[in-house]
Amino acid sequence: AKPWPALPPLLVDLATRAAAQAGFDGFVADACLVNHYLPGTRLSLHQDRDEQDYGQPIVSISLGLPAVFLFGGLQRSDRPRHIPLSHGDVLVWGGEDRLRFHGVLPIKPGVHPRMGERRINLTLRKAG
Ligand SMILES: O=C(O)CCC(=O)C(=O)O
Ligand SMILES: [Mn+2]
Repeated sequence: AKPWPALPPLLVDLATRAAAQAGFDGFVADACLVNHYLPGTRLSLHQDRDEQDYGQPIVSISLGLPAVFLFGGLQRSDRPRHIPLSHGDVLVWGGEDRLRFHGVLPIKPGVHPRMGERRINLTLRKAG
């Protein structure tokens, strides 16, 4: 099979530095999942389990409209914390928190001055 095209070094470097600041040294992302949210769109509680090595963190970059990130426990039924995320925020989770259920509340209607009526989230991951 063909290898995935390389990620932009700018993004890989940002993710490495953000992960290190959060206590996860040596993180080298090899995948980036892009989510596009319109007003009203949500992401229901889930765990990120598609990666090979849960020892590697997830680095999440938020752009555009603000969102409320739900950061739950290891059971879907655990009551999640509400973490506000806005344009330019970078959120890292890993270690014992790597498999916490998480999601995003419905995006409130609005217009971001640079991004318009949308939120874009990039998650940098080590998939393989
Ligand atoms: O949009 C977000 O802030 C989270 C995205 C997410 O959890 C995912 O793509 O698995
Ligand atoms: Mn996720």
